Amino acid sequence: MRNQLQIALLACTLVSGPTCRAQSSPPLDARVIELTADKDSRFRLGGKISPVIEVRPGQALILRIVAVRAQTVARDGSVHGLALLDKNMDPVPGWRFFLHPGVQELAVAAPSEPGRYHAVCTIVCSDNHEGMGFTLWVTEPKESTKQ
Ligand SMILES: [Cu+2]
Repeated sequence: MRNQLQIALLACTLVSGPTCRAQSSPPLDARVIELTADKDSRFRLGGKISPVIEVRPGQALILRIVAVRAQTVARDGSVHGLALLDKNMDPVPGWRFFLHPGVQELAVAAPSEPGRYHAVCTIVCSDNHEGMGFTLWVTEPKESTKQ
């Protein structure tokens, strides 16, 4: 039992590394995106509602999401959900989550195919649920506008 625990801790250190530590030290190669899944059934990024988030194809991302209960809570206790849909409205593999109250960090990879993807809430969290989402804009570096 103790050995298993040690192995688990070791694996955690070796494989996931920084994600096992404090939230302030994510993997160096992953981009942290801080979102709120808010009580008014909106995703926010830095206060911006329904943000457009530009990422690179296949980029490693950590979605650090603070979820706040809206009106309705699902049976499993989740207050919002998150699924990423491609242009055909088909779900992107690996992008389906249930969000519980508080902070959660979701490690995902951006889709490899450039384009606009729509992230939607998958829990009917309130009457405003339908409008809850954000856009993930996958671009090659040359496409992006320089600021
Ligand atoms: Cu929601």
